[in-house]
Order: sequence, then C-alpha cells, then structure tokens
Amino acid sequence: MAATVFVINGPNLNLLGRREPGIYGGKSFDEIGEECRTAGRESGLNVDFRQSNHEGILVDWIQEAASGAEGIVINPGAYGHTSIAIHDAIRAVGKPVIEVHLSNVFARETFRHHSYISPVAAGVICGFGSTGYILALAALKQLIAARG
Ligand code: CA2
Repeated sequence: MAATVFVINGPNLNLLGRREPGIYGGKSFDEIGEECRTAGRESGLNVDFRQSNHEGILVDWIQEAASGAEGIVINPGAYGHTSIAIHDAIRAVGKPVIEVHLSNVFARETFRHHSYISPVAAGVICGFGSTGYILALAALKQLIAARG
C-alpha cells in the first residue's frame, strides 16, 4: 500500500505563478501540487499537498502527521526563518521531515540564510524551483523505506 506523505506549504506560496516568477518560477501552486501527486503515484506515495498562511495551522498539520503520514516535505516559507513553534512541532513528530525552498535562500538577503527548520530536518533542498519538491519526495521515499 502507498505510504501517505504530507507536503506542507507555508505563507504566500498560494500566490505562486502570479508574481515574482524570476525568483519562484512560473508554475502555479496547483500545478506544483499536481506534479507532486503524479510523482508520488509513480513511486508509490500518496501525496497530500497543503498550504496555509497561518503558523498554528502548520503546527496542527505537523502534529497530524504523527498518526496520519509516514513523512513530511515542508516549504515553511518565511516561517522557516522565524518559527520556533514549527521547529518544536517537527522535533516532536517522530517522522522524517525534508525542508524545501524554491529559491536559493543563501543567494538572497541575509535574513533568509537562517532556518529554524534545518536543524530538525533530515535534509534541505533549495534553489531548484519546483523540482526541489520532486527531489524531496524521492529522498523521503528512501528514508521511509529505510525505517521499515
Ligand atoms: O524559496 C522559497 O521557497 C521560500 O520559502 C519562499 C518564501 C520566502 O519567504 C522564503 O525565504 C523562501 C516566500 C514565498 C512567497 O511566495 C510568493 C510567490 C509569489 C508571489 C509572492 C510571493
């Protein structure tokens, strides 16, 4: 049976494709979601793709993954740079978590260079646009298999 994984997206990512294509690419949020679901189907993962602008909802979803998913891919958006609450939720979830950013945050403003998520993530992928989500799903699949 396909393992369920959550792909959790933070604030403003619902705007993808509408503005700043030079930084975040031209694909819409829905297009990236469809690509993730397709990649999941092809590799035996059931991808549950979500977005919220609210920190507490993101925390709720990470907690939900403890019983509802085998792993998480998260693009925390700007909350990655600020949120101790998301850091704590990931520490507690007991499932592998991979952090993704569309842009290369290290080639941008210094306030984007620090992440509260990276120290509690199994790995980080940034700078590859929407391909980063597909790479993260492939890596998560391996981490889940290795856990048995
Ligand atoms: O590169 C990424 O994926 C980010 O997580 C995107 C966040 C940013 O705060 C992080 O530093 C890096 C921002 C998402 C905003 O997305 C927009 C998309 C279109 C138009 C405006 C914002």
